Amino acid sequence: MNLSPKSQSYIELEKKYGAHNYSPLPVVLAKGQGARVWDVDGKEYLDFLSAYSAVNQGHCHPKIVKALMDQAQKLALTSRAFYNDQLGGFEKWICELLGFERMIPMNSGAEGVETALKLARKWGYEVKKVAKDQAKIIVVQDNFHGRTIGIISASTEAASKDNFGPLLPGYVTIPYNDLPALKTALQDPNVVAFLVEPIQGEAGVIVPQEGYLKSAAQMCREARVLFMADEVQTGLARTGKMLACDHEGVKPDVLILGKALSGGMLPISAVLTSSEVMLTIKPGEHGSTFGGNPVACAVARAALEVIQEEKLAERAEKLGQKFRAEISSWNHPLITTVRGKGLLNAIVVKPHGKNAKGEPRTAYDICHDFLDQGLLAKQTHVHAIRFAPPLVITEAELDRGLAAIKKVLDASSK
Ligand code: IF1
Repeated sequence: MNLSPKSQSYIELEKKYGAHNYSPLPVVLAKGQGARVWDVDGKEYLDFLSAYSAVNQGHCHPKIVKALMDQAQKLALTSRAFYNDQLGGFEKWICELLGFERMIPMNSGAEGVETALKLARKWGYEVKKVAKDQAKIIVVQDNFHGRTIGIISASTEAASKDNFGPLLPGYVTIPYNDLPALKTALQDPNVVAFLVEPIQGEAGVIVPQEGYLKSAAQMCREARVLFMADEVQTGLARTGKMLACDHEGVKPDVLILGKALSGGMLPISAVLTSSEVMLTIKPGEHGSTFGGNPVACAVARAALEVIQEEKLAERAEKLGQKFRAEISSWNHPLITTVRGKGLLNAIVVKPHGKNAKGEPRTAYDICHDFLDQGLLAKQTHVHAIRFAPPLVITEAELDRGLAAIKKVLDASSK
């Protein structure tokens, strides 16, 4: 794909003045609406990434934009040193919506996870009575929960943690989707929580065996260990239910939400749990300047209402079935696997042919080719491509996306 001088100039700026912590696909976006985005030259694309499932409600959803604008003109930030007229009502509303006693508002997903980790430890010492500084949290291989030091200490990915040490102790790592390993790990009386993604996102959209979450939650309950679901990516209708845990009728002890909680408008995250857990944190022991600000509360409420009003969970379920069925029906020689739930899906592609550098072509090269076809998608690891369009995508748009995927794969297998 030939880059326009305009696109090139924006990319050069980031190259020259930015950190080099990403290697984005060469497209510079300037506008978005629903499932579509436009680059600085006006070329249109279907967004099959949705900012890693933050934009479930579609780009610039009018209702969410309005909530943002209305509240921003009234009052944006008070800090938590004072009350504001938005937070309490939002807390009540989201707790009733999702069936929890209490919520604590934060900003990024990583802050939500950090908050959950802190809650688990606090609960462990003060309620479960674990000896000082002995608390352990079980995590799984290939997890992704964010970028803070506390969280990367639980990571098993070298790129996330190497040369960022010293890392934090207090984690026990077991394989994902492995109940016997969980059972063994739960025997340690110092374990206070099990932190898990109901479907592993960054690991490549790994769906555990049916019943895994239910059994895991049950085993945690028996061991008096908190079952903590990181639904930052899987939550809020993405997988075809409001929460991915709903597929198995599981209610986590601690639920972490982020991303689509704002429909992509702002960084907004939240942790929901019981009074027993939440109230272990006392005034002055945790917080955030921006968490629970009036704009965030208004935006999050609108974002959740859109999910309900537009029945986005049902849409995700229906369109997801269609998406996987269609791709499977191709029996494509380059695709080894199609997997996912709702509209969180991935394909695994075989290495094939040679790219411009003379190396075997992989998922990255395919995503690059998608650009020419007006499709945005991103590889995860070397061989998987994640497809997660906004849940408001129309069937016609989904069909266009599928056609683009097929066209690129067909050309690649020639
Ligand atoms: C990046 C990945 C996805 C998450 C889960 C917490 C967080 C994330 C399950 C932290 C964030 C993001 C981070 C973003 C890219 C993206 C990502 F590829 F890196 F792994 F989605 F798969 N829990 N995931 O997936 O939320 O603090 O970012 O708001 O570039 O690091 P955050």
